[in-house]
Amino acid sequence: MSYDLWYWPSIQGRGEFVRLALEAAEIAYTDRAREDGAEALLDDMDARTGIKPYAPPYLVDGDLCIAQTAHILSWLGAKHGFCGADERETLGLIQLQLVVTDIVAEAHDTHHPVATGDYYDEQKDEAKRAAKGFRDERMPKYFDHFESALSASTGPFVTGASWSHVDTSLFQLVRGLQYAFPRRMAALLPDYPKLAACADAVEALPGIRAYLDRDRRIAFNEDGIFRHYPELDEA
Ligand SMILES: N[C@@H](CCC(=O)N[C@@H](CS)C(=O)NCC(=O)O)C(=O)O
Repeated sequence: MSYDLWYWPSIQGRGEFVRLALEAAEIAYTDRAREDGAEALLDDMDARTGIKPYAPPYLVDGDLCIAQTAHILSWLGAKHGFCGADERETLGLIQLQLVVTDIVAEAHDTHHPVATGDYYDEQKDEAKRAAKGFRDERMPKYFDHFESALSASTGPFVTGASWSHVDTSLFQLVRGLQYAFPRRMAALLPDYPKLAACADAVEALPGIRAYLDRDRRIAFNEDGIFRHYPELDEA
């Protein structure tokens, strides 16, 4: 059995959240647009019928096609056993995954606060204002929330010793924000030791280690969600 993952081939983007869960669980998949190109992705989306993906990432399993990052992750987690041990944990993890969705959208909006379809250069002043609010108010508020969830567990993961789809997403969130806002993260992350430890523990998982060592991860860049613009970063 092998899944097809469809996502833009040149950025980590939201596809990376799905990739990381697949890699951590050592599940076989084909990264279709990285093999066949962005045109193939557009053609595939076009050719789908019924309830189609609105946007990538989406995952194909035979005649099932699942879109929306948090939805894909909770579906994969339920199928492969990284979604918590009981209903309470499963629901709590989906809830947290949706909080990750929210902060990822806000991280994107720091460089595109006015119009997603316009260039960053056309909204630099607004981006400075948006990034300040994100750095000063939103990052600590979200981090408090994740630290509190991690503090209710024996660690290093949200549900204890077993990782879930939320932990791989927290890893990506922390590393993405470290790339985009290195000064702010250097000042802030020491106040969140459980979040930092969770990210490190995900990085040490054998599947993730192998993924990073094989150098298959696309580097963060200024076309993705987490972009480093020095003028948007302050401690
Ligand atoms: N809520 C969706 C958002 C998907 C999304 O915005 N995908 C981006 C790339 S990261 C895209 O290609 N968007 C095209 C568009 O919105 O028109 C998710 O979490 O998967």
